Amino acid sequence: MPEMAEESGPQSLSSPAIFAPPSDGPFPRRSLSELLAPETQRRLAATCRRVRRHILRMTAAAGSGHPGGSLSAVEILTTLYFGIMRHDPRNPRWPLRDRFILSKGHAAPALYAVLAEAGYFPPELLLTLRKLGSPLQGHVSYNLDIGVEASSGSLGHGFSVGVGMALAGRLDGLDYRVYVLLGDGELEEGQVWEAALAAAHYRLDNLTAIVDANGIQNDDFVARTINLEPLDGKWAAFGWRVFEVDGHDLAELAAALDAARNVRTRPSVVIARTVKGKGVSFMEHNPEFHGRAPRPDELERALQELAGDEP
Ligand SMILES: Cc1ncc(C[n+]2csc(CCOP(=O)(O)OP(=O)(O)O)c2C)c(N)n1
Ligand SMILES: [Mg+2]
Repeated sequence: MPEMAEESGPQSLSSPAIFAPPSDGPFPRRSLSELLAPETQRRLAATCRRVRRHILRMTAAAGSGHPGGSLSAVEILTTLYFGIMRHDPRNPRWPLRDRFILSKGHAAPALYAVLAEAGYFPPELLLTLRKLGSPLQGHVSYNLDIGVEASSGSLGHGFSVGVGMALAGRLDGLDYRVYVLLGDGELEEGQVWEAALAAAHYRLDNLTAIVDANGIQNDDFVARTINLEPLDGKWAAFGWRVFEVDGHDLAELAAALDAARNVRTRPSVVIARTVKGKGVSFMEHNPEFHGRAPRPDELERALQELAGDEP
């Protein structure tokens, strides 16, 4: 019931208190110069290392899950939640918050790890991934208490939810932005292109899609399943402004996501070229780790590779 009351409706729109930004919101939209400052970049890189360790520990503890596509998305999610998006973990229903939708819902461990790092819930909860009764489902499930904006896992659907949220923001006169992360294998779903058409038709410049282009889908390479290239030309032909970056380069991601915020009259997409399993030598480019958790000995090796100075 409280969710209904705040999310929509003319009554809530007339209440200025609800819409006022938190006085010193912990996560404002940072400017590009702030994002590129060496200290920011250092902190983001350290967060990425912690997030990777969380992903490995969580999936190992669960004995199942999707480490490969979680590891490829770490820099994307970290840049969004710690630099690009305006949000407040203490006020997860804040109507003006920027929205993030994990359309590739199997990468749930990456999103949970970033949400925990941002303060939406205690990091100890991470080890309950996929356990009975835990809010941390194997595929993300709508739960604003922990910062999850939409259920997903059935590939293709989350993107359409994002288009709807962007339209709703315009209708409500709210200036929040919507970010949707898609997998490259997910792009083979026809619904993705229906949503892309609609977003361009409605000139949704408050919407940015990000493609985690790691070149691998379930247990094979995307190019061998259904080739997507040239991907930039496809999005451009659908009326989108296209950016293409190294999806593990924090500065490139920041620059593209910042530029995307400034695109007017059409939606934008960031094609992030990534490595599935990034950061762990025996997981990189390896389709086996799409949907298999590390065994205890593999977890040890992986954590050694990801050792850093920070806690
Ligand atoms: C509609 C639908 N069909 C099939 C699946 C099974 N499935 C789960 S993950 C996956 C591959 C996804 O590949 P990609 O989008 O590239 O994800 P990533 O490489 O980032 O993990 C498939 C086919 C699904 N979840 N939903
Ligand atoms: Mg993929």
